[in-house]
Amino acid sequence: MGTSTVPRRTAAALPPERRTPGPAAAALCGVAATTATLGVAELLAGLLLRLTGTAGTPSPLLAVGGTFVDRTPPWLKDWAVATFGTADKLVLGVGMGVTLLVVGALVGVLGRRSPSAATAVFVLVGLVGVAAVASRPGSAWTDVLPTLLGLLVGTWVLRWGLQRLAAEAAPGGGAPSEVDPSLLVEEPGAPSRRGVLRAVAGVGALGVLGVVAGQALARTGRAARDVVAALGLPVPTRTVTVPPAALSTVPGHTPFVTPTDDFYRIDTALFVPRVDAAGWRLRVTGLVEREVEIDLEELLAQEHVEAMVTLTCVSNSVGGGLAGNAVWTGWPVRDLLARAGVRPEADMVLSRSVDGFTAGTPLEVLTDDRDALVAVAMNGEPLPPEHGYPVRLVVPGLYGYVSATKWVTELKVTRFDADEGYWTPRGWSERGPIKTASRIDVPRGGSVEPAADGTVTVAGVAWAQHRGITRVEVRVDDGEWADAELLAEPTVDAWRLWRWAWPAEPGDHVLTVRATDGDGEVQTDRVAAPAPDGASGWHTVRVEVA
Ligand SMILES: Nc1nc2c(c(=O)[nH]1)N[C@H]1C(S)=C(S)[C@@H](COP(=O)(O)O)O[C@H]1N2
Ligand SMILES: [Mo]
Repeated sequence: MGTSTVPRRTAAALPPERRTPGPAAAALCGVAATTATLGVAELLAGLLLRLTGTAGTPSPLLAVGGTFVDRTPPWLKDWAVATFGTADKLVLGVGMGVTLLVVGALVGVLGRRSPSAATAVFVLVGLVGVAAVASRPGSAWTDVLPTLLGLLVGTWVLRWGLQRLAAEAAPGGGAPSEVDPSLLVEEPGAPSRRGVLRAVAGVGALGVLGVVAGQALARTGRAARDVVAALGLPVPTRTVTVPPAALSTVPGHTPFVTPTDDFYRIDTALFVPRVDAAGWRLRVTGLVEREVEIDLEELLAQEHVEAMVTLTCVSNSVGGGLAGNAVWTGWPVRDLLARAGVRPEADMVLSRSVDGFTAGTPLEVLTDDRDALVAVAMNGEPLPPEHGYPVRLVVPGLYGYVSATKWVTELKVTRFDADEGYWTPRGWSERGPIKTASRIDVPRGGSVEPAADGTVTVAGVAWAQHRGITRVEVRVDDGEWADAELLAEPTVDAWRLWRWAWPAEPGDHVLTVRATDGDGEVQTDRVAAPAPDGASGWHTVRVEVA
């Protein structure tokens, strides 16, 4: 087998370019073949996205990542979110990159002994990428072409590199390790070992550039939100005015309306889906009298309203920041459903996104008088791509995972016993009403300096969407609950700001907050983790008063 059949001289006796191909050189070959594959694939995928506007995921990296996210077992996903927070996608990307490079290196090392086995493994791994691309939602057959071409190029790089290195390593030169060197004639003008390594490294580096360029191409293409702007935002028949009495002047206090750029973002999408707004359609299907399909122009021509709604993520922990308040412009979902005619046996609407995400929303919250919207604007602007451009759902009172589908394309009227949303089989509750919550924003903890009058301003937010907040109380250590001052509440669908002038005593203290909702229900002190249906418990902050 291989080099063992060849009488060997000691490496030291050889001129440098005649040494046995070290595992490092072979590994470099494998790594270069991997980056070459990805470079070609990602570059072509970026171009394909730009040119054809496919709804699929031609990028093998994003397709494999997306498949991984969708198939991650709940415990692993919970661990990843708990450990990395919203950087979990970045960590996944880095992890995937490192894994691929390690696999490439191992394939290269395997190739020292058996180039054909190495090639087989390499192609097999590549085909996993092809399969992932083909199985992503919205994929067209052409979406697999970039990965196939990349794989072709990468395989060639692998074979060429291994062959050249083996040839250079054999004492006679020009002999691949699996072939009897006596059968081979030295190729005149073949590159030296160093030349081979340089070429391989160069190809590898080009591959990395290709990945970067491809991702950049795809990303800029995904950013467009010009179609809604060009068609013109609808003029709402009802508008929201924010009363000055709802706003706070306390430094560090959460702004009542969250600026769009600061709005939290949570979704399963590894990249922000790039929706071709001109070709976008929303279909109402399932248990309806007649299916409805509308395009953007028709949607924008309907009677829209403005509504202020605070969105909250079920993954938010007590005191956490996965909540935001915005003014949304949209067409009431109930009007759309009325057009389709909901059949009496239905009890759920399964909304579906271009990227395959689904949410199962109880029918009654979409047909009662609350502002459940097919939304096209956020804080007066077309939705940003990250928040669902061109169209998303916004439903007051429910966590986002069961209601707030971004990049929405279908509403399937159905039943809870027939369908389930994305997160239900992944360990989260089928229903997701928002739990009453309150948070201390100021002070955030640590040392605090009382004002001249001896008080410390304590301030925060509380929310119980669609029930409203009627009371917020603060407690110092184990003392009595004190009523905080509530700022104005223009709608029960938004959070409510509060503040309290604390006559602070010097020393270490723990501040605790709790809220009461519009039904008179006091926020529970029962501590619960976010899974399966939202965190609960009172938020506390430790401070040292100077
Ligand atoms: N298409 C799609 N829509 C989605 C999600 C998703 O993963 N994919 N996540 C939901 C969740 S869990 C939340 S909390 C909200 C967050 O909306 P935001 O990112 O605009 O804040 O979007 C919802 N809509
Ligand atoms: Mo969420």
